[in-house]
Amino acid sequence: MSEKEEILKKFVEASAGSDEEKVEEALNEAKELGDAQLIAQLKLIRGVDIGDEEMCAEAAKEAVEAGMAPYKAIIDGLAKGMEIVGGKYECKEYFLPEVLMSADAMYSGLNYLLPLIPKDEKGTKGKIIMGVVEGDVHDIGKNIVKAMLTATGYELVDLGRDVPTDDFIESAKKEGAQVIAMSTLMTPTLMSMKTVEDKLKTTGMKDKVRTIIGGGSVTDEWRAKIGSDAYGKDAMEAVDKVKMLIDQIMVAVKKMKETEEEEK
Ligand code: B12
Repeated sequence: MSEKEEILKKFVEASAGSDEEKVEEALNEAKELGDAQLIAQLKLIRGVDIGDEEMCAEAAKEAVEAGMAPYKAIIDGLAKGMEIVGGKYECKEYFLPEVLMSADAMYSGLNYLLPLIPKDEKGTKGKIIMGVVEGDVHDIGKNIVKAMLTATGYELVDLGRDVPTDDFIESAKKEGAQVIAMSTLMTPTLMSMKTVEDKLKTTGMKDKVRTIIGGGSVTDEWRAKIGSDAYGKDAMEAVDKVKMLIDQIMVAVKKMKETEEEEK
């Protein structure tokens, strides 16, 4: 393990265990090492952990100035911080007010970093309807996935959060979208994904639209159970899987058209 990796490990463990002395120690070691990317990364993690909007905004800028890719700053910095917050919420060290402050801090970093993700300007590759399912307001992950898909050239129709199941279907129909992407972080709201799947089947739309699901409570097993077409564990995987789905749908639509022609 390199010195940089050791400092990062020490910092993350100390933050998770709220060992302030060790947190300071690791920060000082990073400064002594003089690695600007590492210092910015630790500040991003710290900013989310303690819910400091200013620290996150500043660190986001510093990370980019130090040459860190915006997506890496999001995942290895801000999201890592949110992982720590999740752990502290679970063991009742943090409660909702602290989590809300962390979410605001995360957004202050995201607002700077998301627009900087390099864009693929080769024209639109397909249309995606995206939203957080009914009953769930967690939208940080959805917004990261949306930014990655937009950057890679897809047209995104963002329905926001707590989206009624019918809105996914209606919107896909109205917009002529190829993919519906659904996010949820909560277990009780997993059923909303199944409702959308079932409705797509009963309305005969499943031939024209593919679905992809993701978020903290979603697994590939759940995808298989409800008959969704893809599961992505993070924003990078979302990009790969959406490409696969759009390729599939193009082939399927072409075949449908050929059969229609033959039947004429
Ligand atoms: C921040 C947070 C909040 C914030 C949300 C702010 C916001 N605007 O999003 C606030 C404070 C509002 C909140 C509220 C609540 N929360 Co909360 N929250 C969290 C926390 C700490 C972090 C979530 C997060 O943003 N993670 C960071 C992002 C980047 O990760 P992500 O969303 O997973 O996204 C990545 C991947 O999953 C994937 N992905 C995400 N979506 C999609 C979609 C597709 C298509 C694909 C392919 C991939 C993909 O890519 C993303 C980027 O790589 C989690 C803890 C945890 N361990 O997750 C609890 C957690 C999700 N919350 C939880 C709960 C219970 C609640 C409340 C019900 C609490 C309450 N009693 O009121 C309410 C929810 C009210 C509601 N009806 O929705 C529980 C859910 C438990 C469960 N399994 O059901 C968790 C797990 C905490 C816990 N351990 O108990 N919360």
